[in-house]
Amino acid sequence: MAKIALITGSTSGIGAACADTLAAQGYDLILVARRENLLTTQTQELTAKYGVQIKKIQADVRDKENINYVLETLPAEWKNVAVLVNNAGLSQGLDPIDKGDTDDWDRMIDTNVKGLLYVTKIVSSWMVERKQGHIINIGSIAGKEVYPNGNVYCATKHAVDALNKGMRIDLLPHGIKVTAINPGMVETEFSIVRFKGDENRAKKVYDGLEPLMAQDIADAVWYVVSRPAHVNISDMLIMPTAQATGTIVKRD
Ligand code: NDP
Ligand code: 8X3
Repeated sequence: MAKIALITGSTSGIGAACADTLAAQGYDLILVARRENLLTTQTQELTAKYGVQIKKIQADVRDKENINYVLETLPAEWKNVAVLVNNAGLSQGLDPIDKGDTDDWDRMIDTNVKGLLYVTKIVSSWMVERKQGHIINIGSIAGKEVYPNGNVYCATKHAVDALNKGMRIDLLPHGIKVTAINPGMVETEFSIVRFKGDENRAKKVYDGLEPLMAQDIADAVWYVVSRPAHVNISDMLIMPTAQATGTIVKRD
């Protein structure tokens, strides 16, 4: 088998662009997401386009028992994961703390923090055994700054920032690389999901400016993955030219 990359949240946006980019570089893929129809189409398309092998895993990273089961029962040759892209994540709502929906908070914390941890525990144990591997955590500008009404989403991405640092320390003795890639505004399904299907409100987020595209982040993923063995990129912050901070943007 070729080198293997496992990508969570592969069916859309940044995860889908990473899947395409790593397949183009000859990686076999383990793709994890909830929407089975999209996983199936994606698998067919990437297999036809690049001739790589793909194991699709229809799973919710929040479901600890199931994610443990589906990963631990992979055939041994598929556990030889060289690159883990911890990408599955979402924002839900944009409300002040006193008006936030506690179900939204649970969804964000369970996906962005706990789901990332469940997957990382298992895949990093395989990497530790082989004394090699590279974990890429997709954080956010929201993990570096806090913006109005971003409260819980920002907290989850600050947690990802802390976990990225913690993983680097804990996995250092085993020669495992750990990288955070922290994007600013990327036009994906992110804002549609944040605003629960309100496409007009989602579109307004990017009105009058040129946001990043998912491929810009996939290019960064490939850059960090393709560095020589002695080089680890610890942390990247990638913004649209039109965005200076979490909230300061230039709109035409
Ligand atoms: P998208 O909504 O386009 O993609 C999110 C992906 O995550 C989908 O493939 C979705 O697939 C998957 N996903 C969501 N929840 C779960 C779950 N519980 N279990 C498994 N898979 C899940 O958004 P982006 O591509 O923009 O987001 C990817 C990452 O990038 C997220 O962590 C986000 O926080 C981060 N980010 C995004 C930015 C942006 O501006 N877009 C900026 C900074 C960071 P499915 O529904 O099939 O499960
Ligand atoms: C997503 C980017 O600025 O909406 O992480 O928080 S932002």
